[in-house]
Amino acid sequence: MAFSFVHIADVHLDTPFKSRDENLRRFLRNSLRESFKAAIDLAISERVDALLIAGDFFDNDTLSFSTEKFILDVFKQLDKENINVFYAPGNHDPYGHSHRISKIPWPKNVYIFNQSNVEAVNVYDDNGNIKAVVLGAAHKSKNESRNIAEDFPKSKLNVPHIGLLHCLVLDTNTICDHERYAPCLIKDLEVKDYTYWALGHIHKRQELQKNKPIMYSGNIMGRNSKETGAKGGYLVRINDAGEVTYSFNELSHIRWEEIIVDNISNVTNYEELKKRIFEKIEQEILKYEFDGELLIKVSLKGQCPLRFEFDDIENITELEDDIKAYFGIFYVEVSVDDLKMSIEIDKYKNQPHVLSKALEIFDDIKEDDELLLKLKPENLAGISGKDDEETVIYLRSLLKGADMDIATYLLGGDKP
Ligand SMILES: [Mn+2]
Repeated sequence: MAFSFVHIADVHLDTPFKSRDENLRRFLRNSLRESFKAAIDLAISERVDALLIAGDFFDNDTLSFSTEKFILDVFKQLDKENINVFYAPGNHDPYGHSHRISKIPWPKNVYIFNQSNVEAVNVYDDNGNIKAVVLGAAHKSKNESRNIAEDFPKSKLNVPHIGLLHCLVLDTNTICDHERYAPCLIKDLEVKDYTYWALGHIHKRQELQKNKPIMYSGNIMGRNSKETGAKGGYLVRINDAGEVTYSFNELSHIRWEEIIVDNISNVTNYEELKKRIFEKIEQEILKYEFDGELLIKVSLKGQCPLRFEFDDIENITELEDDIKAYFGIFYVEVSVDDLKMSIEIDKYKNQPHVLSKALEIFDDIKEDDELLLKLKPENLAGISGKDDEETVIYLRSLLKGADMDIATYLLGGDKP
């Protein structure tokens, strides 16, 4: 029996976007709503059966009146089109009596999985036959520690089964930025033999399994410069034979990107610096093929004789403004966190000062194999299974560039 839906997660409506200026905060909050509205429009134009939301739809603590009104309006719009909403709450919107989510008068087409136990909901066609089963469960608190995935029942073969869950799948590469809520393993999901798993929580979109898809849609819009690239949701179609196809749809009108500029080691004036940065941005922007609003972090890396000039925030602002004006980019932030000054190390050797002595000690350590092995910490990642010779090579690689760091640190704010 054919069944189709849009899978989204981690909309995070009403994110406060602290630490941004008021205009930008308002712009980002509106953009989040517009991204969600784009998911609604996609569901309507593709005439799908349902919209699936895998948690963290909004934040119980910050949901505004206007957003509550907006959510109800667009869900009613879906209702007019006979599109159902299935929504499994996550850690930001846990279901409970004290939370906003349980007080909202949700329209009749919205089904919220409000139990911590797994529920299975049958979806019927016009003739009263079951065309799909959607299974889900709610987080009941902000820090759900159970493995909820384990509790899902195995699929009964003849009808598509879709699992909807906010969880942290531990065996992916991108768990580091995410809290360990409702943790599970890919195999916990795989053994259920479902047609499709619609997951939320990890903000980076990923296909954990392609055949019988296990999918994170990622968040619907990047919220900061770490959440780069196209963001949106999946359009999923299951045909009468139970075969599933899916495609990613970009839903966000804005996009964060990071551009790294690391070829400025011989740049000594602002005109040349700008030229190098502009050239790099020009190349990268062409690759994005995006006509919404770009928000760009320009990260300057490596050595640069102008490093000290960036200690003056006005210089950073000047550069940001020039980039914005030249490219017509909505928002630019320049990061110099990884920028080092250029120092001719040898100039500081054999001198009567602390830096010279420090560099001398460093050179001794670097060149003396026995001393290197002696100084090595007892437990050091990356050396298991290595013999002494390999260990020395590895230790030396760790020390690469450290003399520059010592010099930068000891020279402090003084220009060399
Ligand atoms: Mn979450």
